[in-house]
Amino acid sequence: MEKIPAFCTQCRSRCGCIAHVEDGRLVEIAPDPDHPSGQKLCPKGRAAPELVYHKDRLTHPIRRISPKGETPARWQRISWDTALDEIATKLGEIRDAHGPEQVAFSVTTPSGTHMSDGIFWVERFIRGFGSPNNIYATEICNWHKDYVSRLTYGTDMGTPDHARSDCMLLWGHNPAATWLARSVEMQKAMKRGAKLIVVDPRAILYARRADCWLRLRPGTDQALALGLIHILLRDGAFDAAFTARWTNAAALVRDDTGDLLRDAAGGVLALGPDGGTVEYDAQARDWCGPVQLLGRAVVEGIACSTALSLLQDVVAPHDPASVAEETGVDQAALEQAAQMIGAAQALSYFAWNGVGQSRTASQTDRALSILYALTGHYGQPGGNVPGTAAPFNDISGLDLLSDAQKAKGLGRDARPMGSGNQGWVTARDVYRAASTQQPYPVRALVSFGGNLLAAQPDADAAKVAFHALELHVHADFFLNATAEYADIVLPAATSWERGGLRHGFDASLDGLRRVQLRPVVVEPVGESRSDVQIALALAERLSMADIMFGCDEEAGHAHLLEGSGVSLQALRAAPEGVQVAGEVPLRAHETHGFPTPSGLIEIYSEQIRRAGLTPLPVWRAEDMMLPPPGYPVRLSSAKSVTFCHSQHRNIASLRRLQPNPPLEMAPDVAEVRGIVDGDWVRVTTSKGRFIAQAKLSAAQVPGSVVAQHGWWVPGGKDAPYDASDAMAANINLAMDTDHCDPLTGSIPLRSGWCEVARL
Ligand SMILES: Nc1nc2c(c(=O)[nH]1)N[C@H]1C(S)=C(S)[C@@H](COP(=O)(O)OP(=O)(O)OC[C@H]3O[C@@H](n4cnc5c(=O)[nH]c(N)nc54)[C@H](O)[C@@H]3O)O[C@H]1N2
Ligand SMILES: Nc1nc2c(c(=O)[nH]1)N[C@H]1C(S)=C(S)[C@@H](COP(=O)(O)OP(=O)(O)OC[C@H]3O[C@@H](n4cnc5c(=O)[nH]c(N)nc54)[C@H](O)[C@@H]3O)O[C@H]1N2
Ligand code: SF4
Ligand SMILES: [Mo]
Repeated sequence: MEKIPAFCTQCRSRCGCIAHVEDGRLVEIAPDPDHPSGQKLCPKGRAAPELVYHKDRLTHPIRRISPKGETPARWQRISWDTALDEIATKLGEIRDAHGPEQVAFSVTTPSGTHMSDGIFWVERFIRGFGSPNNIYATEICNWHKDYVSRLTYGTDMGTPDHARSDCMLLWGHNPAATWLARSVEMQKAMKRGAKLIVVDPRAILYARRADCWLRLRPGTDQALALGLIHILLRDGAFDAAFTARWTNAAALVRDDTGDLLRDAAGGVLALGPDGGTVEYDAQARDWCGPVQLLGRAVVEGIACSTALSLLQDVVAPHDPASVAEETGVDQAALEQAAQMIGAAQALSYFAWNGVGQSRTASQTDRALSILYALTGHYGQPGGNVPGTAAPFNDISGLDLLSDAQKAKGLGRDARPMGSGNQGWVTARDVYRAASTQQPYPVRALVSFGGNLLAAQPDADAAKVAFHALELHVHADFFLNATAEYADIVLPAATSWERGGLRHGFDASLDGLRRVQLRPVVVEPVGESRSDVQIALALAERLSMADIMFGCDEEAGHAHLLEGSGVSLQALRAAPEGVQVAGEVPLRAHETHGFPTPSGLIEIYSEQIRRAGLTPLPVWRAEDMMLPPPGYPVRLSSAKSVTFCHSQHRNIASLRRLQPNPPLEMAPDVAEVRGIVDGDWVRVTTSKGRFIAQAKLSAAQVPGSVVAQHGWWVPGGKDAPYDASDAMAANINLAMDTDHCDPLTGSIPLRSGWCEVARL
């Protein structure tokens, strides 16, 4: 038996592990307790051998020979050379005749798939090819925390330093199911006595263990965050010294234009104690005198208010009683949470899908970032710390996508400050372009994994678009529902069958110091090839070698590591990984300021105003998803530890753990409808319907049901649907894409309305 140090790439956790290989076959993976993310493994990780040797794995390239849409599709085996030549020729023709933007790509999420360590190569290929149209699901996944947060902090949400936190805030994120290594860090902190606040409609593990659980109604997060700010300001329980020194809270905002008041040189002006103004010295990164956080003044005839005074106005309507009414959160719990936030010595937080899948994702993230900024813990030990432990070069090719190409990205006109800046677009924008040729036709779609028909709404529009494509390619381990429409399907190797480089394991600040070059654990199954190999083979044929490090994986990795002090040689000698010498810098702002336009944390954001949103996160009644007549139940969704998205339903050991698609129901919703645990139910929205099995959830917020997305497979033995209706349990058939977040394009996957009936 060979024991190979590795890490699992299956989900965001990236757990360090030891792969056991016998006679060239992967037989088991075991935890690697010496690895910063290696304390535990989940059932998905343990099922790795089942996945690798699954009978349905794709083992060679295939071409569809039946008409598009015929199920099951019929296929013919082709060689890699035939497949790659044909794909590259067609992509080259479209690029040269019509422009690279007419080829769209889609890449499966690196947070929930093996793509996690192939992503920078695949993205480099796409951007180097020149396409600004990559469907990446980022707008319904992470864009709020990784990019909208930058409008406030200049950096992303950062890594929560749980090792030193005395209070942790978990907001719409369930690490016990979705990020095991983070969950382990939280448990260690709780053992040390750290307090916990959880904001979630469901009684997730950490909600039950929390010192304070804010059991909110789905979709009301922004109002809740504003309510917490209200209490902090009311009680003076925020960090006034940090707020005055390091944020633009004291900056003066012109009542007439809403612009920040500036001096002749463009510097921000704050309110001084005598009602005069105080300049910000960008060089010294400090105000030129003491500033005043609250107040109004008339400066040279211009009436102004401090940003914090305006924030106070914005949160004024969100008094505890109103917030309790709007969100369903108990008023005493709200006061308790605010008290804990104010009293914490070292507060960290994390907010993910519960916040991001909403039409107010941007402003909710802003409200949360402002709340957190006011506590003064950003960048501090025990708080959320941005940055990496060493300088690593980004090789994902952002520099290769020209501004001119970026400007052609679908959806750019509507959302100029959105994810189009990274070349990421929404699925629905690509569907529209492919089927209507507006603003230009999308002629080809090349997918590196993903399952658009299950993971995204608008399946009907997707199918129309697929029919319009001149070429549709999909690389995957399995033939999923979406791949059935492809012209050519390529067999992708799982991460166990290829190497991979990971620079930083971000469950903890210490983990961010770990760099690991995972060796090949077993030989690829059949003729399968890694996504990186596929991207490089296409790049070579498209004459892109010069921008792809000569199509040499090692050369790219060497460049990535160049400034980090770690060499490929050292990594090869230590397959369990090495710790870089440096550490993630704490309080980086004290030396560099915050990388925002002003150098300060921007509580008042002129940037977001440019995107057409309010510079402070005003909660607007019209943003609230109101129940359409006949659909009185709140519908949200969440993930389970058993599966990732639309994957793993075919893995026997996992399916046994969860044979059927669950609908977690608040008891009040079930009772009046005569629904009991285990009943099959139909969920209907104004957009569509799906079926699921009722799972009564005693403590879930009243009036709500929470489904699980990703079901597109035949039901279990007792399920009232069969193979011919595989999509019957697909929640995304019932999701609304008519309303979206104006900045990011996110859609209200968590704040829909439905009716539920027993089948
Ligand atoms: N209603 C609702 N919808 C949601 C969500 C929700 O919470 N509710 N969550 C959203 C989120 S956060 C995300 S990120 C998206 C995810 O959406 P997708 O990225 O589409 O994820 P999956 O549906 O799991 O599709 C993964 C496919 O890629 C294949 N695959 C896995 N690893 C690799 C690899 O390394 N290479 C290749 N070539 N293929 C691979 C798998 O076999 C599978 O067929 O779904 C979103 N959709
Ligand atoms: N096992 C597993 N792990 C995964 C994945 C997976 O599919 N399976 N996917 C990976 C990916 S791509 C991602 S993006 C992450 C996501 O990781 P998480 O953010 O943890 O994902 P979810 O479980 O979808 O949502 C988190 C919580 O939001 C709550 N919630 C639902 N509606 C609301 C709401 O309106 N407000 C608030 N505050 N909370 C709400 C849910 O009850 C849930 O507990 O997980 C990654 N890890
Ligand atoms: S939690 Fe994620 S990374 Fe860890 S073993 Fe499970 S699937 Fe793999
Ligand atoms: Mo995601």
